[in-house]
Amino acid sequence: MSLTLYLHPLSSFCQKVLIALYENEMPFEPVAVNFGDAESREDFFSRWPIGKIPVLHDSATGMDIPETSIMIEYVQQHYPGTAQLLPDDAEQALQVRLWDRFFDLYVNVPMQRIVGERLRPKGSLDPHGVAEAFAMLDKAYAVLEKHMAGRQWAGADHFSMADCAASPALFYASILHPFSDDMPNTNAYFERLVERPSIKRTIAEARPYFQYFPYNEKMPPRFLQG
Ligand SMILES: N[C@@H](CCC(=O)N[C@@H](CS)C(=O)NCC(=O)O)C(=O)O
Repeated sequence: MSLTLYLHPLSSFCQKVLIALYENEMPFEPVAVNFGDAESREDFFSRWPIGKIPVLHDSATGMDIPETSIMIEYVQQHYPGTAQLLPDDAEQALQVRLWDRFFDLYVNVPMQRIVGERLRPKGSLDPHGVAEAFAMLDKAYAVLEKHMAGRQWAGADHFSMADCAASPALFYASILHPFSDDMPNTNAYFERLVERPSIKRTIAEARPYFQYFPYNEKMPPRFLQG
């Protein structure tokens, strides 16, 4: 086994990569990053000075690979498995990359912005920024509802990297900003995602840390139990 993933199980972007690795039953060593511990922090920043988790290390090539979408493509290129998270077909692959970007930029990032507000000191609150993030989630939900009409998966005709990105982003976003009942396509897609074994596994692994999620009190009870 040559892959090590530096991560935290509660992190939505880390879960995106975990789902991809679990889909392919890819062996790897998980190493938890503790930003509060000087040694762990220093080691992590030496791999990726931007300081965002996760980072994938491959001892076979000596590479540290940041950015979740690049990691997933790297694993598929170097260690292809049975799950084709990036389709061979160039047009389909482009769609997968588009929807992967969509979930990262317009669901995950605004979700993080809203969550981050609860971690800010009182004097540094930014209600305008939070309102903008909620407005972005509204726009993204409307686009997704339309896109998912008649579809099983977001990027291709099978489960792909786009769905790896969708799942944790929608999981946390729906806690802060639930989907309304008049979004049947989005609601059905979300249920399909959370029933998937790879995704159930990431939720189970994050469960011991849900108490540290700043909106823990809004977590639907069904996700709090194993
Ligand atoms: N574009 C990055 C985003 C990664 C990201 O935002 N990670 C969050 C955790 S979910 C993080 O490291 N936050 C810590 C920080 O910003 O200090 C990717 O796809 O890898």
